[in-house]
Amino acid sequence: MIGAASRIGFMLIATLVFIGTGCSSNASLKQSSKPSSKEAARLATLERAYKADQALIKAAMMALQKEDNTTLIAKKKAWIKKRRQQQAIKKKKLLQARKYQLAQIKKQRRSNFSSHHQPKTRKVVWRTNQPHILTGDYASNSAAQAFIKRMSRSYNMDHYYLNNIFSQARNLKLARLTATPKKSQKRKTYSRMGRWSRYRRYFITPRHVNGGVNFWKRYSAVLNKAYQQYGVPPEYIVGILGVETIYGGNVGKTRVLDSLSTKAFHRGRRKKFFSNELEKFLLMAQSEGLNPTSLMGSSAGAVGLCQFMPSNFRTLGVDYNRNGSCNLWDPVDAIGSVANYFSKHGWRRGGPVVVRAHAEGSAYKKLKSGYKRKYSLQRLASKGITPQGKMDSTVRFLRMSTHVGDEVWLGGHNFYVITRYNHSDMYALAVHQLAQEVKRRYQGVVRVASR
Ligand SMILES: [Ca+2]
Repeated sequence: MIGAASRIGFMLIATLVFIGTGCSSNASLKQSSKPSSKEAARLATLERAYKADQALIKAAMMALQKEDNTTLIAKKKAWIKKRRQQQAIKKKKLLQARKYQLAQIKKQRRSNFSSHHQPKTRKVVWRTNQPHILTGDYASNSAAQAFIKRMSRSYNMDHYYLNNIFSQARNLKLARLTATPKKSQKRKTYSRMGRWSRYRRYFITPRHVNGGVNFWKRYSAVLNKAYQQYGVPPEYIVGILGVETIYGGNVGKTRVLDSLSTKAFHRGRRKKFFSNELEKFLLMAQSEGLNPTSLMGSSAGAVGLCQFMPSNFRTLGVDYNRNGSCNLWDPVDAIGSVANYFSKHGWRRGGPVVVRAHAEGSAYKKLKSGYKRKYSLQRLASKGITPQGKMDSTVRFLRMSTHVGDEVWLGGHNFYVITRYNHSDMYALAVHQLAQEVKRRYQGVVRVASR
């Protein structure tokens, strides 16, 4: 996928820092997962009662220190003891209520998937009768002015309307400069040893696996239809959506208009690339009836459950529920689009993806690892490598570093196709392993249900 480099950067570095610290939930998710007002009121009452007790005990302890009368000291000590016992009961109730509330939030998150992220499709008239000049962060930015002029000429878009949209666009570089600086965190440095173990840990989690099983159950008919049509098994579509956005639970926290404008209108290595993405983004919003000022995505401008760059949307997006609009925030359209993406990149129906290999001796250690290079099985056999399963005759040799030594894997043609989504061996192997884990669990659930 185009734009993968920036995403790989995010995967390799940012995930280690951010996802691990639990930033993957987003604001709208939290909003929709609020417990009911009755529960919240009960929790607040318990908290108040507990704190009031704490204050009373503290005051009594202070008074006790000043007391000389031994009878009164004994009485006060007894009172404090009793109060502490009562407080312990209150604390237990409070902890139970908090636990219950947390469980409710988690339950709601699991059942919500992406419905709350899905932007409304509506007919937006891309025209305004009011003359509008360009104001805001890009008021005097010549690149922004030239871009608006070009869009207006090439696609007959209303100049005033575009001025209005880009007056609302924020320059994220400027926002970062004016923001209150965060406490500097010492960045951890990691050795290459165990790189794959660390990467894997972020994507093969109970949340990814359980979410995948639930997603599969809910969209099994659509996933089967995509399998029939494009030949891509359900587990790999689920694997991609899980690794990319946890099935819509984390579609990005940045407004796409802001991220793409910032990268397109300022000097930078990939200015031209992002200017093209911004163009495709506006065309997508216009053709699909989406409001460009409200769509959220990744900091690189990737959109929807499948995190397509806007240029990929134009060529590979599919309106899979046939409602007249390809909306990548809609799980059904996202499923069709991922299957189409794989199919257009040459996915072979029924072909093997990747298998573990047995390694003997040390001759194989001199071979170059990675999806870029192909080896014949014969050549690998001469270096002591034997696949532990069905494989293509030419393969990608993968040496993945874990905490307890290297794992050797052999990737087939379909493994290479997964790397077209994101140019990374670790990414593709994580998709494969999540896919297999979800499949194993899903089939178990289906077996039990059919008994
Ligand atoms: Ca649709």
